[in-house]
Amino acid sequence: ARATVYGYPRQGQGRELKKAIEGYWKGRVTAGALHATAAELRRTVWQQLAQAGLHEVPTGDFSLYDHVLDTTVMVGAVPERHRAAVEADALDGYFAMARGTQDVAPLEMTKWFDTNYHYLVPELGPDTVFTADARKQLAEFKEALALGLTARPVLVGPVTYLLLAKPAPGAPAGFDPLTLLDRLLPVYAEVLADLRAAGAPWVQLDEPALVQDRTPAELDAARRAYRELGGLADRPKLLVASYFDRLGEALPVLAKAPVDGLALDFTGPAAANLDALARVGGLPGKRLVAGVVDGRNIWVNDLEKSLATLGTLLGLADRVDVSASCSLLHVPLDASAEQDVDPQIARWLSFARQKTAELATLARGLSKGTGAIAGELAANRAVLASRAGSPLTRDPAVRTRTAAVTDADARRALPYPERAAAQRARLGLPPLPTTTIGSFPQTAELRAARADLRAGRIGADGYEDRIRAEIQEVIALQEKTGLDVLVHGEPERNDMVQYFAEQLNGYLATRHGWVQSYGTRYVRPPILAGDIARPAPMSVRWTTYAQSLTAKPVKGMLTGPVTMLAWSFVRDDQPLADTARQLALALRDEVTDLEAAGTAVIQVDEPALRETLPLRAADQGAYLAWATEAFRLTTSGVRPDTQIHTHMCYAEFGDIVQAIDDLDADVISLEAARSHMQVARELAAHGYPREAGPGVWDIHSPRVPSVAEATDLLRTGLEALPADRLWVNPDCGLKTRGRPETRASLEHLVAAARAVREELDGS
Ligand code: THG
Ligand code: ZN
Repeated sequence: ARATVYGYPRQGQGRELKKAIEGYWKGRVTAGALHATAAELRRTVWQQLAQAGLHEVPTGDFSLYDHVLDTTVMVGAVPERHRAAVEADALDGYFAMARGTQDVAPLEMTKWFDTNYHYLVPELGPDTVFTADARKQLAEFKEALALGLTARPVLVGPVTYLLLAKPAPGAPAGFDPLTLLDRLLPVYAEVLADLRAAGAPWVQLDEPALVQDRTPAELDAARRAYRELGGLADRPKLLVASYFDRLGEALPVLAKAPVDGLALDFTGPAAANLDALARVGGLPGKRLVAGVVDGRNIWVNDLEKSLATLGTLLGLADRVDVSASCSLLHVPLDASAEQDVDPQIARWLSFARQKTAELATLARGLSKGTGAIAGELAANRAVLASRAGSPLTRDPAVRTRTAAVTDADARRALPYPERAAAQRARLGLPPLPTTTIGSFPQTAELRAARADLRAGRIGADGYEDRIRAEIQEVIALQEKTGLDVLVHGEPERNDMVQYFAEQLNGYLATRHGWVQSYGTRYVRPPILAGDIARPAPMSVRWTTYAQSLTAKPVKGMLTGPVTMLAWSFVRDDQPLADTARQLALALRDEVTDLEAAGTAVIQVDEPALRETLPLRAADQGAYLAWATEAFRLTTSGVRPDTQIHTHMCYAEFGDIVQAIDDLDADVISLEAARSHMQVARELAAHGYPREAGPGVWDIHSPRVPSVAEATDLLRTGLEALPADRLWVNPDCGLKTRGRPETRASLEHLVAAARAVREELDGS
């Protein structure tokens, strides 16, 4: 048996890739220097993987922005509006597709399945002409080959690529990108032939979309795709990979396809692949790559349990290799860099580098017998036992409180119409009230202040002064711009999850645990290690300070329990629902404290509610039940005239409108600008009864929206929602934006709201 991985973190231990790319955007790094940094990072990863004992390294998983965008380039599906930029300069055109320019909108960005990674959505139409461009894949494969390594190019598979795409602007209504399969397959055939010619013995085609519920037509497309690719004369061996869940009805399709191997996930709900594989009679004559080490979590693997799974699998395929359940892109690089973590807990952690070692150990155990890894197994057993028995993970007071929660705790005292009247009386807002989502630009000065605090160059008082000065500026800017509901701007927060995690018991923060979220943006997911409790208020003093500066209402800003869970590494020793309820109770106390301090509007963000939705419909109802309950538990302790807001972004919400309704928030702001208010129509179609602010400014792009653009979007919004229930706001928080564009965009947004209010008055 051999060990391999499907992909690896791209950024480097010091986030060198981020620095090089952002430097290039600012004109401080040349294209040559950027490519050199990228090549050096790839080389370092491959050599580390090989030294750790991996027999086959992945290539082509690396990306300067996103691997789905790389696939778009590989198949020549550059949207019409970006074609000129790509032809003028491939690299600048690539970044224009990712980020947009002042003149041209970028591709839409959305969640990569149920992870916190975001990909750029391909735009395909009946006129799309695919052409093969294997240059990136070939170059990276040859780099690895030149290092003397056995390499396996990894590609997004054709079926997943089409299933992730959306109809291009101008495509006829109801256009289904999957109808382009017959045109796409010859392009994949060409790329496969090129890789074969370059010496690739195996190529991996990733088809994670096949772990979702699929229609018979979609399954048939998969069948045809792999019959055709498998039937090619001039091709490498094909490994079709799936991850993030079980294959279900797609398993027999792929098992019978004329391909040479399957890679399957055997962790979490995907463990169902084991019985399913037996039921289809295994994979005779094929290679099975078994994902037995969780590629999305950071806990040390139970090696004996994994060996038992692998042992069962040995009888079911021609050859069994060992891997992580998915690309290691979703975990940080190296747990040994975390010098500040309690050494007891540090032993329980396994990041990409440690997982690689676990895989090598498992492969050795599988090939040579457990005797060959006796030392590793004994050490592993000791680590697992220390975690299972540790008092650090259990807080009796928290357990007593969660056990006592009743249904009534998760319900507001009055129904929405009565609350709305009370809130209207208390707040006195105009129609189409304007607000922002919460964060304002995180300036270099703020980052410097945090660094100074960490390094001891300033004390807590000095830091506090700088944060207060920033809040003053943000409040002044909003008053000057004429916004109706203000925010304090969250200057004290590095990240909306990390900030609260650092103040809650039971959470563990990392120093270097960066994980790519999109492009050059990274997060450091904190680790839910033990029971969650809030020792003291977390946000109240900033909100009350901001409120002391203005007569307008200032929103209190919190991160909701589901998002805290989704953007953290979760416990694997209790159900997610239990952890969610612990988080909800801790946040409920914060909501109560904000209200007691005089806060009339409290926003509890749940951008990740859609993201953790299980990939299979059969699992979704149970999830939505506990997730919406956790939100309501957080927000239901307030008076009727306290207005609860929530915010969601980074996903399409059409399929969870009922769950959004079940949150019973008074106001929801949603990402909508890139999709032209689609979500407003979906809410209207559902009969959504409360207030909503579909975003009119796409803040993920540096473009400043014009007044006319924002006005148009508002008018579109009004076709779906009445003026007394429509809010005006950006798509998302402004922390990634610059000061000047923020000021200009907010001015435009307020001007648009005023213009539309006048139209309403006049009509
Ligand atoms: N926090 C967390 N996860 C997220 C988001 C978040 N996932 C979805 C979405 N928001 C992703 N968006 C961003 C936006 C900005 C940044 C990261 C993810 C960002 N990161 C800084 C960077 O890479 O330079 C680092 C921030 C820090 O210092 O911690 O700006 O908001 N958890
Ligand atoms: Zn957002």
